Amino acid sequence: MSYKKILTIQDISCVGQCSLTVALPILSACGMETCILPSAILSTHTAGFQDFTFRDLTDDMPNIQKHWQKGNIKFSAIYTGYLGSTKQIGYVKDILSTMGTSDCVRVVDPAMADNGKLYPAFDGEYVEAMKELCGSADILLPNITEACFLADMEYHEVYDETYIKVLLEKLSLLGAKSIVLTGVGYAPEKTGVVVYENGEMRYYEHDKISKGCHGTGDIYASAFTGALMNDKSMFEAAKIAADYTVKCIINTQGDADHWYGAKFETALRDLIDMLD
Ligand code: PXL
Repeated sequence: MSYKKILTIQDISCVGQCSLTVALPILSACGMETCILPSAILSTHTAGFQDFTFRDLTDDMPNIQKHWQKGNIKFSAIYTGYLGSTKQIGYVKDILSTMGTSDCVRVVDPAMADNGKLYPAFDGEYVEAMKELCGSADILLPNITEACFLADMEYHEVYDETYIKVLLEKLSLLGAKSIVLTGVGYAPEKTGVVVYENGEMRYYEHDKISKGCHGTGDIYASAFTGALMNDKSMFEAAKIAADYTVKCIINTQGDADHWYGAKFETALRDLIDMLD
C-alpha cells in the first residue's frame, strides 16, 4: 500500500466520540495521512446532550479551498460526513469535484438521520441539497433512514429483501456509482450491510448487539474508508468495518456512564490486525 493523503470533511463535536474525533484517529491507524476540513464546531454532538454550542464554519470553506489550490494540494480520497449547513453542501460539492487526484475516491456519508428521524439541525431543504451531493459520490454510505429520506421512500422498521432492492435502485438514480447500505437486518437478532455495485447486491450479515451506540455510523464510515484505501475490495472493506464496529460496541456495553459514544480506541489494534 502506498502512503495516501485523505481529506475528511465533517464537524468537530468536542465531546461525544463522533465525526472528526473518530475519523482522524481511525484513518491514521489505517496508515493514512489525514487532512481535515471542519464543517462546524460543537461543544458536544446533538444526540442526547442539551444546550450544545454550534459554530458554523461554512464561510471559512472557500478561503481554505483557495489556499489549498494555490499550493496545488490534492487528495487520494475525500470522505464527507456531518455538514454544517445547506449552503455548505454546495461548497463541499465543489471541493469533491476539484480537490481530488485523478484516481481520487469520493465517499459520501449523508450523516443526517437515524431511527426514522432527521437529526435536530436538519430539515427538508438540507435533504434536497444532500441529494445533489450524492451525485458526486463514488461510494454513498447511508443507513436505512438516510436512504429513505434520499430516495423519498417510507421508512419501515421491518422489511424484506425486495424493499431493500427497491430502496437501492431508487437511491442509485441520484448518481452515486456504488452504495454501501448499513444497518440492514432481516431477522431480529441480526444486522448487516448491503454492498450495491453495478446493479448487484451482496450482503454481509452479523450478530446485532441489542444496545447500539451513538457515533457508530462515523466509526463504520471511517474504518470502511481506511480499509478501502488499504486496497481492500469494497465488500472486504464493508466487512472489516462491520466487524470493527461490532467490537467497539461490545467493548462499550455494560458501561452506563458511557451512553454518548463507543469506545472505538479499545479496538484499534483489532482493526489494524484486520487490515493485514
Ligand atoms: O454521528 C453523527 C453525528 C455527527 N455530528 C453531530 C451529531 C451526530 C449525530 O447526532 O449530532 C454533531
